[in-house]
Formats: sequence, C-alpha cells, structure tokens
Amino acid sequence: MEQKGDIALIGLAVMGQNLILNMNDNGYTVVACNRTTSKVDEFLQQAAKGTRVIGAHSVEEMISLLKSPRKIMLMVKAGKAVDDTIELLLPHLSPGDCIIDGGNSYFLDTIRRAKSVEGKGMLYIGTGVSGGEEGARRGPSIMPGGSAGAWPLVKDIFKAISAKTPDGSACCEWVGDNGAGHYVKMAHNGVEYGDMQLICEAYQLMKYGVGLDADAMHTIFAQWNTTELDSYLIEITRDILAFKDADGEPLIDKILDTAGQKGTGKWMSVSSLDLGVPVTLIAEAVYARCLSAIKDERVVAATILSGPEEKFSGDTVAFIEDIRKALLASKIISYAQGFMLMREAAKEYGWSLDYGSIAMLWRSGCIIRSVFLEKIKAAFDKNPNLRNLLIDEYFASLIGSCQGSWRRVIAQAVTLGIPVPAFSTALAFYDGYRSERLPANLLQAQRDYFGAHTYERLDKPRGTFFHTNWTGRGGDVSSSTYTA
Ligand code: NBP
Repeated sequence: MEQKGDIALIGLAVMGQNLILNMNDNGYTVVACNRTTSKVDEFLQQAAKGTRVIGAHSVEEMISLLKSPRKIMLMVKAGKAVDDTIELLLPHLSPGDCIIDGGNSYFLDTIRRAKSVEGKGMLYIGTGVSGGEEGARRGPSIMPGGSAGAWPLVKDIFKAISAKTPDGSACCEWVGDNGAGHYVKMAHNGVEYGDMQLICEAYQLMKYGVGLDADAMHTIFAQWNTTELDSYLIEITRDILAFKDADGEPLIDKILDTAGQKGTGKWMSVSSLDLGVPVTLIAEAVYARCLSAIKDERVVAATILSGPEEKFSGDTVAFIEDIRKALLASKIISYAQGFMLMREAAKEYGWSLDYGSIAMLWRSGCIIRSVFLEKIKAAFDKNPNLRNLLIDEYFASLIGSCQGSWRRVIAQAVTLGIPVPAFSTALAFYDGYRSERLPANLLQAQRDYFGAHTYERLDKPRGTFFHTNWTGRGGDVSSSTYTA
C-alpha cells in the first residue's frame, strides 16, 4: 500500500524545507508541495534525498497522499499568497481537515481567515514559528493559535519538532483562539526589535563615548553574557564584534549604518496605539531604524548641526558597568511593556493568555531566547494576575538596583550628544509609571478650556465630569465626547 503522509507542507523556501526535514527527523512522513512544482523535484533530489518525504505536484495529488483528517501547513510568503493558497485548498478539503499558516501573518488576517475557514467546517491554525532557518531545522519556538479542536491534531508533531528548554520542555504550547498565536509571534518580534536597539545603544556609547574598539567590546559582551543579560542576542553581538574581514579588520566597522525592517515591529507599535498601551520602547526601536535609513540626510546634517564638544573623562570600567545595568533596566521595561500589550490584546480579542507559558515559549529556539525569560515565568507563576512585571518583587528590586547607573548613563549620553532613544524612553516610562501624579491635570484643563471636553476632580468620585467656563466668554455646555 502506498505510504500516506502525516502532514503536508506547501512552500518550499528556506523555512518550509527546513521544517519538513525537521519533521522527517522526528519520524513523520511529510508531503512536500510548492506553487512552482520544479522546486518539489529539486528538493527531493537534493536536501530531502534519502528521507521519507513524499513530493506532490498538485493540490489534488497532495490531498490524495494525506492521512485523514488532513493537516496542511503553509510556509508561503505572508499576505495574499496565504489567501490564494487557502482558496486553492478549500474545495478539496473535508470537514475536520486543518489548514495551518506558519508564516509571519498579520494577526487580524489570521482572525479573519480562522473565521472563514471554520465557517466552512474546517479547522484553522495561525502559528508563529521563530528562529529562522536554523530554528526551523533544529527546533523553532512555535506559537500556535486558532481553532481549539485543531490542537490535538498537530500537538505531537509540533512539540516534537520544537526547541526544548534546558529542562527539556517543548517551546511550543497552545496560545489561544483565532489570531492569538500570530499576535504572540508579533509581540516576540517587537521585543526582538527592542532588545536589538538596546544592544546597539550600548555599543554606540562604548564606541563613540568611551572610544573602545571592536575587540575590547567583544570581551565586554562575552563578560555580559555571564550575567543576567545571558542571551542569544548578546552572544551573537559578542561574535559579530570578533569577526574580521578579509583584511583582518573588524567587519562591523565596514557595515553601512542603515537598518532594514519587515514590518512586525511596526505592527506591534500600531497595535499598541490602537489599544492605548504605552509600548514606547519598541516604537522607539522602530523609529531608530527609520532614522538610520535616512543616511543621506544625516550625512548632510552632520556637516551643519553642531553637538557638544565634551569628551568622556570618567572611570571607564565603572561606566561600562553602568551601561550594562542601563541595558538590563531598559530591557526589563521593554518586556514589561510587551506583556502589558498582550494583556490588553487578550481583553480586546477575548483570548485567555498564559503569560508564564508565553515566556517559556521564547526560552529557546527563537531570537530573543534568554535566561531572563525564566524570571518572567517565575513572576507569573507566583502571581498569574500580575498587573505589570515591574511590580513583581524580583523585577522591582532589580530595576531599583540598576537605576543609579541607568540615570548616569543617560545623563552622560546627553552630555556627549550620543543618541540613546530606547534607553531614554525606557527611563521616562519608568519615571512615569511610578508617578502618582502626572501633569495630565493641566492637559485636561487645556482640553476643557478650548473644547469643553470636561475633567474629573481629585476631590470628587471618578466618573463625575465637570466643565468650567474658563474665560467667562464660553458657555456652560460641555462636549459630548469625553475621551481621556
Ligand atoms: P518566503 O517568504 O520567501 O516565501 C516563498 C514561498 O512562498 C515560496 O514557496 C513561494 O512559492 C511561495 N509563494 C509566493 Br512568494 N507567492 C505564492 C502564491 N501566491 N501562492 C503560493 N505560494 C506562493 O519564504 P520563507 O522565507 O521560507 O518564509 C515563509 C514564511 O515564514 C513567511 O511568512 C515568512 O515571513 C515566515 N518566516 C520566515 C523566517 C525566515 O527567517 N525566513 C523566519 C520566521 C518566519 P514559489 O517557489 O512558487 O515562488
């Protein structure tokens, strides 16, 4: 009898091919399919040679080669390609079959697709898959969400192929309904933007503030990786700084300083604005990339705009330790903001998210993997209803112990004219979040003055609104829209 596949995967680019090989290593039979069918043959003759992978050259053939209920994973370009492929599949599927989108889809698209596919009697999963090519091959972090009934169908496969934490747990857990998996993947990518920007600011301070060369910074990052900052991104930064170009000089010094982006950081910032959550650090990280991208303008501006003349003259060793602590404190803020956003999204979209479990999904196999995430898990284990990571005892005390350094570093950066947007916004958020009173009283007065938008009073119960005729010329009628 012809061998039948456990799962099919459409999309034989870098992610799809590596996921198939990973599934094959774990004992699953995968049917491989691709829009351009010549890639199926190439794959079977090359990377998948000698494996039990089965090739399919049409949707019909792929369907006929699958065990029921059918599980079909898409690893195609996010966007229209996903919709097109779903449309192509639907007429061939039976109730109970499951479509899985493993690409970087926008969570609102996933919500829409899940609803539409479920409406036709099939199941739908939108799953984040993180870790790039290497993760896909050796064990990615997997963040699935969608039709709850689909989870038992793919749970064993996904857990088997996923990364494992140091204690052996799979970095793969059901996240929640419809778009929850892709939302959490988006948050992962946003946090990645933040972590990367913070590391870059530490580098900039050491390079242009203290005047350290790449070799010296390599040693510092190696040391930092033995502290609370122990993480994949610190590790690769250490290695990047040691990497030499063909002429023996550090390659890093020759790379053009304009950053690219694919949009997930922007999606997260847009979502934070939509939901009214101050995810300032990740938004700053996105803007920092945008500023880097206008290199030509910066080159001109550098010849026109002046900055301070001061040079760093302090204790280098002490300042480097201050930078490490500023980085750690800012990183705590970034994660606190990321979890604040997920909490609000869960309310908005009706998901029941397990934040400790999410931290452990990211513990291994993905770009933001770090020891730090275990502390986040511990915080949510201690209090699953924790309102904000910052008020957890461990994080409150850690950030408290870093704040002197954090303030010194930002003050020094301002004095030297070195931009540290993510460090600064993190500290501004910290100071704002811990402020019992902010100047929004004045803001409300202004709004009431020019637009009769009303205000609440400290000496009256919340929910009672007042309007003042500030000039004696306005009327007593207030605006009907009160938006604080
Ligand atoms: P790409 O994002 O480069 O997509 C290439 C695949 O999409 C090919 O198989 C291509 O088929 C297929 N495709 C396209 Br393009 N348009 C199609 C259409 N209209 N109908 C059917 N198939 C179509 O591949 P990737 O880099 O492997 O990424 C796959 C997904 O995983 C993306 O959503 C990506 O954002 C996500 N992701 C990527 C990474 C990474 O490190 N690369 C990491 C994590 C997540 P063809 O061969 O016929 O052109």
